Amino acid sequence: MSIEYYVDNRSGSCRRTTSVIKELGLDVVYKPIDLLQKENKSDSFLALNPNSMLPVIIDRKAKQQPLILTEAMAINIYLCDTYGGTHLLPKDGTKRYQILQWMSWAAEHFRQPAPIYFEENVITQLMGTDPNTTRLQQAEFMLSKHGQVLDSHLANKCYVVGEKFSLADIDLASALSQMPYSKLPVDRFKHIMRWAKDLEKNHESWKYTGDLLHTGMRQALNHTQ
Ligand SMILES: N[C@@H](CCC(=O)N[C@@H](CS)C(=O)NCC(=O)O)C(=O)O
Repeated sequence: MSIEYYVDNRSGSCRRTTSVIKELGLDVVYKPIDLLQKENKSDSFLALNPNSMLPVIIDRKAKQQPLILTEAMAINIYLCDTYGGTHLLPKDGTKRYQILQWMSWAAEHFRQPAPIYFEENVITQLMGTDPNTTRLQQAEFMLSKHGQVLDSHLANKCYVVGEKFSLADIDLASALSQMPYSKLPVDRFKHIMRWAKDLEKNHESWKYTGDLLHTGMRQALNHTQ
C-alpha cells in the first residue's frame, strides 16, 4: 500500500481525513499544500483536483491503476471500507446507513454556514476587506435551523449514531473546527457544545487534528497582525 495525501492541516475538511488516517494507523506519504500561498492553484495540483480543493489522496496499489480521490466524505468512506475502519463505518447493517445519512446531512445542511463565517470573518481579515453582512445573515438563518435539529438529536447522546464514535461525528463536528477564529455562533446549542467537547476529550485522533489546526491557524493569523 502506498497512499499520497495532499493536505493543509489548517483546513477543517482535511481535519476529517487526517483524523481517519490516524484512527486507522495508516502510513501515508504527506504532501503538504499551502492554501494561503495558493499552492492549490498550481497546474500539477489542478491536474489532481480541478476544483483546486483539499484533501486529495492517490492510492497506488500493485497491478492497478492509481486511484485519485477527492472529497473528504468519499475519501473517508474509501479508507474505512478498504483499510479496516469498520469501527468508524460498519460494512453493512442499519448503522452504516444511519452514519451515511448524517454525513450527507452534514454536507448538505449543517456544514454549510461554517465556510461562510470563515470567509467573511477570517479571510476578509487576511485580505483587509469588509465582511459581507448579507451573507452572514443567510448563514445565521441556516445555522439556527439546522443547529436546532442537531442539538435536539444530541440531547442525552454522546455520539450521533449509536454508542460509538463514527464518521458521522467527524463530519458534523468538523464544522466547529474554526469557531475560535470564524465566530461561528454555536455556543447557544448546549448539547452540541457538550458533545463536541467530549469528542476532543475522549478521542485522541480528533484532539490531535484539532491541535494541528489551531497551531497552524494561530501562526497564520499572527503573521498578518
Ligand atoms: N467538498 C469538499 C470541500 C473541501 C474544501 O472546502 N476544501 C477547502 C479547504 S477547507 C479548500 O481546499 N479550498 C481551496 C479552494 O477553494 O480553492 C470536501 O468535502 O472535501
